Amino acid sequence: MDAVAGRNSLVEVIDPAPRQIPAPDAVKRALDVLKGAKRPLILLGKGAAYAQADADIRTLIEKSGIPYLPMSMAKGLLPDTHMQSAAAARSYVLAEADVVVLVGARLNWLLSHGKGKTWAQDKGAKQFIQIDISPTEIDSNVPIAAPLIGDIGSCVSALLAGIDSRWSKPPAEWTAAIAERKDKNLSKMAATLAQDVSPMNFHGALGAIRDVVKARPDAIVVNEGANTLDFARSIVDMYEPRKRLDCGTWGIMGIGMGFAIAAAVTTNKPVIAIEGDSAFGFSGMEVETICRYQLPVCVVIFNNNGIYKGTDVNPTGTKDPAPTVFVKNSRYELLMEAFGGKGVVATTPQELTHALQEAIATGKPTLINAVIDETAGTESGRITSLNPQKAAINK
Ligand SMILES: Cc1ncc(C[n+]2csc(CCOP(=O)(O)OP(=O)(O)O)c2C)c(N)n1
Ligand SMILES: [Mg+2]
Repeated sequence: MDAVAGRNSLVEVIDPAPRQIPAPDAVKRALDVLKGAKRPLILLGKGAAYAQADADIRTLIEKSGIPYLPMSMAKGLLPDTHMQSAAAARSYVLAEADVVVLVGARLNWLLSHGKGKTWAQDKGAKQFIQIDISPTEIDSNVPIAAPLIGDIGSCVSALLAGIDSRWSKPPAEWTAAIAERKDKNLSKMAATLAQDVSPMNFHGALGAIRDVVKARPDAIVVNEGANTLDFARSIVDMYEPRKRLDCGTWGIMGIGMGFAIAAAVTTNKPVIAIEGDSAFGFSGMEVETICRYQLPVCVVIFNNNGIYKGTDVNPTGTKDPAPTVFVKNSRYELLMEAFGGKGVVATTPQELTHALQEAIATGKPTLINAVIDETAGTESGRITSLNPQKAAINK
């Protein structure tokens, strides 16, 4: 095809993400529910990050004084160190809140479907205000007291218009109780993160990465795995919107290298891919692509000799290894060297910090084989109780 004819055949998209203005009665209903709250909570989902209404979302949180929780890809919409973040008191606020504003977040399995123990359902129902672009998301799993349908930018600015000088901030008992729990949990966590053991545990290694990200808040963090995902999500603070990419709602392993490459190509920013060793294996050969295009990607492999733990025993009694166990002490760093990138073994937090800092400074494709104690992990998601054997015993 002739290139000019080709170009001329393209449609110029005038309004790719059209505003969808919420109905005024829906805005009023949402504000009325919110005004009746004694223990309100705002929950930011990745929809809130996609909407790119960062300033309005921040203003909503700060003007209303309501504590908030970010879902994993909404981290950094406000810096994770923000005073009003309740992330370090997550289980407390989910159980105790009486009105929850969902901003581009869905009550799916990541939020225990809005019911059960997580939400202290036995203490009575909570009221939900749900902002979403899609009306079909409303009332899935639990009834929504105040649905607010529209694009997030328009919905949030409509709410903001109602949060005026007569607005009263949430009761001090609520915010003080959260602050108290946050302080306690954060100081406990600080001690755990400072652990300097070798081989490293997840906390020691993630404590090192967390400090490097703090110094380079523009870096993009990619994350997949089981323990490697669960721990990194809560330990590595994010400071800027849309800098964290992970396996998302369905927890699909294998996205990491593709995400890292795409992020590096489109932003030219340093990319830190925090990868479980199993997770990495799903698309590990992309290190060749990273080297071919000389992308500023540093892959950090949390090498715990397998999935969850490297110490599992094959339950069938044959001499085959357990299905969750990998070849011990694998030399992942050599994979990167095979294509001309830099490979490093890190057995201490200091070695990890140093290698990561150097990777970011040079922008060279790097793979750090971070050696993690194979006994340090647990079965992911704390779903052991759902195992058929355990469930049968518990009956
Ligand atoms: C495509 C796909 N296949 C399988 C799974 C099941 N799965 C969940 S986590 C995981 C790997 C966990 O091991 P690893 O990445 O080494 O994490 P860690 O050892 O840190 O727990 C697997 C295979 C999945 N989520 N997606
Ligand atoms: Mg592993």
